[in-house]
This record gives sequence, structure tokens and C-alpha cells, in this order.
Amino acid sequence: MSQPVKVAITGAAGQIGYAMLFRIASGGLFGPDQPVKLGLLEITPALGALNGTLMELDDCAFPLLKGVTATDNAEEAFADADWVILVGGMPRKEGMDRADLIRANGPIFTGQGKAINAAAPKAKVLVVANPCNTNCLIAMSHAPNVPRENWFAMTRLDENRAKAQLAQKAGVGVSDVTRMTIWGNHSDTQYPDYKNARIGGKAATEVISDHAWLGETFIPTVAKRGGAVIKARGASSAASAANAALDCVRSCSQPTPADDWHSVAIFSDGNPYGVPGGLMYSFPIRTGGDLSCSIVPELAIDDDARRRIDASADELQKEREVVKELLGPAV
Ligand code: NAX
Repeated sequence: MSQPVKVAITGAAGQIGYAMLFRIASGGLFGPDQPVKLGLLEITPALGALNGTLMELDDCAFPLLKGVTATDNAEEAFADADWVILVGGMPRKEGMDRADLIRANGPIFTGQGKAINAAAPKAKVLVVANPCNTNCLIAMSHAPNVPRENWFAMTRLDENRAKAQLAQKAGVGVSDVTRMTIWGNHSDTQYPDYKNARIGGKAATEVISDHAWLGETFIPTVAKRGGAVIKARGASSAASAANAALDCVRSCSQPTPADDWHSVAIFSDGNPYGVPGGLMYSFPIRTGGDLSCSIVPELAIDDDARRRIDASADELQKEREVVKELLGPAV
């Protein structure tokens, strides 16, 4: 058996953490032959709850799980991690707008960026905690030793939601939907790009003849799906978010199948689509044979798409402005 892969997770006692840990420990992330170690970070008051989760991990007797560290010390949790998944944060409370949430959560990512820089400079990092694009920018800015290519913010849940909507509308299985891009921010301004998506190898716009649905219903359904789940379930999307995080890490850790791509936010400097630099922006991404991620170039962008791509970039620039005092030297 190979050496264990270490995955560090923050907010490990939260809803998404709970939905994620057991799947990673059972081989659901790296496969049935890859041992894993976990580094779990929580705030001090949540360590008791995290201890209960540890007891359950013990009680699963997972053969692949070769060690768990549970702590309120970030450097200890991150030490020598191969992947760090930043899930922990403060949820939006009643009366808080997006800027309040950004200001409340920003400082967490200053400290965690520094801790990754010190304890796990070779790690790849996926930020899930919202606002995930801007939190990722803050953490990255405090980690000059960690290559910029190693930083990702999650839009995979949006991609998966978009694929499911298109598949249901077309009456096909989700694996028939490929080339699904989420452009921009993990927020209502995201652009789920059905115009470049394919269904069974054909343009989605050819397979789905109801263009009014594509233009008017599909995009807001995907963008507002999180709110719809909260309304129906009385709690936020935890299992599907955990699943998306695993999908995202996997897609960034293995070559992308020919003729497809995946969506994840990366640092926007030098992108081929005219998105301003200095942002964590979601693009169509292919992971190459050397496991580096690159933006799929030369996709058709019409005026409507351009407007949407720019609107999401504008929102991210405003978020960057809100946190400018929290940004470190690495951006
Ligand atoms: P929970 O409130 O259940 O869990 C968050 C956990 O983070 C708590 O256990 C809390 O103690 C811990 N925490 C708080 N501050 C911390 C710190 N400084 N260090 C370590 N841990 C800390 O939320 P949950 O439902 O698990 O959601 C977690 C985050 O994911 C939220 O920010 C949420 O908005 C975000 N989401 C992101 C999604 C995405 O697609 N990018 C979708 C799902 C989700 O909304």
C-alpha cells in the first residue's frame, strides 16, 4: 500500500465536515487502495462535538484511515497536509448582508493562510467556506510559500447542480452532460454557461429546444438552489456540498477526461477571457497529465455571456475592495 495522503479539514464538527469525513476515511475520495490521514481543525468550543465525531470514526473501523489529529491549533491540523479543505467559518446570521459576512469571516482566512504557509507549503487548498472566492484570496495572500496554482475556491456544487438540471430537462443521465462551466463567483451573479455545455456530445442548446427555459429559468434555478434547499429542508446543503468538495479535489488531482472540463475558481491573473487580474474567479478548467490546472481557451462568448461574466467579476472586485485591509503581501 502507498503512503497515506493527508487531508486537513477546518470546521470539521460542522454540517459539511460531518458529511465529508466519513467518505474520505472510507476511500470515497482517493479510492479503495489509498490510505488517508486526517487533520481536523475546530474552534475550542466545538472540540467536544468534534470528539464525538472522532468516536464515530473509531467505531467505523475504517481500514484505510491511518491517523487523525483533532485540534484547535491550525498549524498542528495542517502539518504536512497534501490537501487542506477550508470549510470552517461563521454562517450568515439574520440581518447580515454579504459585506458583513465577508468582514466577519475574512480574519479567519488571514490566520489560516499563514498557518498553511508555515505548516503545509506544498499543500493544495480548496476553500468552501463562504464567501469562498474572496476567503480564498485572503488566505492565498498570506501564503507566499504556497504556489498560486495550488489555490482553489469551490464552484463544483454549482456545476453539479447545473448538470443535474440540464440532465433532467433533457431526460438523460447526468454523465451525459459535459463541458459545464460556472463562470465567476459562488453567488447569485455566477454564470452557469449552458451555451458551451454538451449533452450526449451535442450542444445543449440543440438537445433542449425550450430556449426560454434555458435563458430564463435554468440560470436562476442553479444560482438560487442553495436557498431553495434551505427552504425545503430547513437546513443548508451539507451532503451535496461535501460531495462537491470531494468531486472538486478529485478533478484537480487527476487528468481531466478528453473532451470535458470542470469548474473551479482559480487566481485570475493572465486569463484568456479578459477577466480582471487579482481575483479568485471560476473558469472552465482542465487538469493535465502533470496535474497542473489550466483554463480552457477560446470558448464562444456572446454579448449576453460577456455581460454575465463581467457582472460576476465586478462583484468580486467589490468584495476585494471590502477586504483590502486583510490582504497580505502575496497578491
Ligand atoms: P456549520 O455552521 O455547520 O459548520 C461550520 C463549522 O466551522 C462549525 O463547526 C464552526 O465551529 C467551525 N468554525 C468556525 N470558525 C472556525 C475557525 N476559525 N476555524 C475552524 N473552524 C471554524 O456550517 P456548514 O453547513 O458546515 O458550512 C460551512 C461553510 O460552507 C459555510 O461558510 C457555508 O456558507 C459554506 N458553503 C459553501 C458552499 C460552496 O458551494 N462553496 C455550499 C455549501 C455551504 O453553504
